[in-house]
Amino acid sequence: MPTAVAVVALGMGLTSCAAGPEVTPRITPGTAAAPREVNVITREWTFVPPVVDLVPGETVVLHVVNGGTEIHEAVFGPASTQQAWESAEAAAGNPPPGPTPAVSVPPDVAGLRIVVRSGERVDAMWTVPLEAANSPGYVVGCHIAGHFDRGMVVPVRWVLPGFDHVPGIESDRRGPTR
Ligand SMILES: [Cu+2]
Repeated sequence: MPTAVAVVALGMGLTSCAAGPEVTPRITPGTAAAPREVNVITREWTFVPPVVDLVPGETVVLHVVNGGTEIHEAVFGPASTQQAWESAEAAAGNPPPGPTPAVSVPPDVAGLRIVVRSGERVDAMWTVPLEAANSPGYVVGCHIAGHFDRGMVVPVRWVLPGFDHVPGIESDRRGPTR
């Protein structure tokens, strides 16, 4: 299966070079048996890609790579989740990040948080909550003290199977309000 995926991706790359403007390939939603790979790179002070495509209910394997020199995190969740981590980490100053007693939030707003040190890659299998597409302010953010304000937040774009994306439901990248 990984071999087949690599071959398809190469074919698309060649086609897009010949045809001009690059078109985002359609997403085949991941399943528990065949999770879709999603790469997220953190660095100072943003994420790559600038928009993260996800299908509600799909299972993905996230590869979060820290290409920067600072420690970073990728928090997937709606505004309530982003706000919870922003408050918790700001209140703790700049502690050694991680799910420690010093930095925790209630489970119902915890979302998905992946902390990565400089040069590290952390992989995580995750089933995207079905209700996520209806949760206001759903973004990927970093709340290591001060990082969100420096721009470390990107929107999630909700994709339905068979569509490139659904216009009008790209999440709001403004994130939490203070
Ligand atoms: Cu960061």
